[in-house]
Amino acid sequence: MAKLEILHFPDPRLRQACKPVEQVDDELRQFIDDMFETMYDAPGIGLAAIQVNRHERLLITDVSEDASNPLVFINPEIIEADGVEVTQEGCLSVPGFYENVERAEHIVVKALDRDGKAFEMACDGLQAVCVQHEIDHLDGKLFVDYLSPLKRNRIQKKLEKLKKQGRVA
Ligand code: QAP
Ligand code: CO
Repeated sequence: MAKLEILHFPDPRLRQACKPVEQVDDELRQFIDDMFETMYDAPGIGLAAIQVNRHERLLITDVSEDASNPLVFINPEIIEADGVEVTQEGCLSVPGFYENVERAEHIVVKALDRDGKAFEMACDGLQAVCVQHEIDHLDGKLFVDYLSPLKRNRIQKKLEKLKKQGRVA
């Protein structure tokens, strides 16, 4: 197990395209374990592979209070979405900043699990928000992209300053 380095906004690597996963093998499962270690250590509730600089369509979530619901989504696709809900979101790649974002309230997501087996899952509440947030990462998109340019630029400036001061790892 190893903790991975998380990329921070506005790192251009967070904007690069992510390729579909072609093979779900032991090497990938090892990497997934490292992603969980990194996410739980933060602590966070969701992490996409691109945030730790692996450009493949893979994400993990655990929205439980007690690290009891680890979920893996490989090559995820949203096949149904309805309703609207606004939630205050954060992101491990935008540490210290939280803003309201509008998302679908209910989704059905189709993906492969850590054994490469296809599954479908209906999600609502925080799980639905988290899956949509993480799928955005796979498309090079960040929650700050939903904010006004003014707000986004303020966050970028503040984060760049904090990083320069060594106050963001
Ligand atoms: C995405 O985000 C998410 O700023 C996952 O200093 C967030 O795990 C989906 C975190 C909210 C739905 C709602 C953020 C940790 C973790 C920070 C996270 C921070 C430390 C964010
Ligand atoms: Co994020």
